[in-house]
Amino acid sequence: MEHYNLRNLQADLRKLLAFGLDEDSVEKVKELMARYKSQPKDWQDKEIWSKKKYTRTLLDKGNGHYNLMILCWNTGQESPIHNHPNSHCFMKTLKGEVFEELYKNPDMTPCESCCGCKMEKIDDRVYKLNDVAHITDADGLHRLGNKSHVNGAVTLHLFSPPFSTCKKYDDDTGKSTEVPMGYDHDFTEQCCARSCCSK
Ligand code: CSS
Ligand code: FE2
Repeated sequence: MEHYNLRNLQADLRKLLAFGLDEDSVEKVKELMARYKSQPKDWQDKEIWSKKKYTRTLLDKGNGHYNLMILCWNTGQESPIHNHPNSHCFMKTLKGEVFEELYKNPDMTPCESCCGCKMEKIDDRVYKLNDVAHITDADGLHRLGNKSHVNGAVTLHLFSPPFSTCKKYDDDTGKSTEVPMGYDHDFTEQCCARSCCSK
């Protein structure tokens, strides 16, 4: 039997989310992402590695209903604590393992203090190869990263609905700053008008 590959997953996500994500499709997205077992040949030509920061590579704009992307986490790289504004974040580990620190969302339970409070950590998690995770701002905020000093990590992310800015939060004060989310590469952009480039 043919292996369920990344193209199959992308096609199924397109169908499932043709009209956007609703409460019923949350579990189905998780199931599809779990069904796909990571094979480097599916995505290794899309890896981008930077010494400065984890990289973001867009694979699919999901007809405007979601963004599907690959993130490459070099050794020791991590995100700031951040939110996913009004969106669902689904993640699958394609290579290596990533850690997640989960924090209380100060925007849901505002701090009374005028000068801000340290971000309150509520959980530490580790996602190993092929694990699937899901978070919304109602669950909390998170920091993701790669603790390994030796191996890079690669993760697949689906954000629905898509967003192009998020808030990052200062660990010590909980103060947030709006930040744009750029891509290191966008595979949905055609490089020319030839049929080889059409999606
Ligand atoms: N939300 C972060 C990655 S951790 S889910 C981002 O999109 O870069
Ligand atoms: Fe995130």
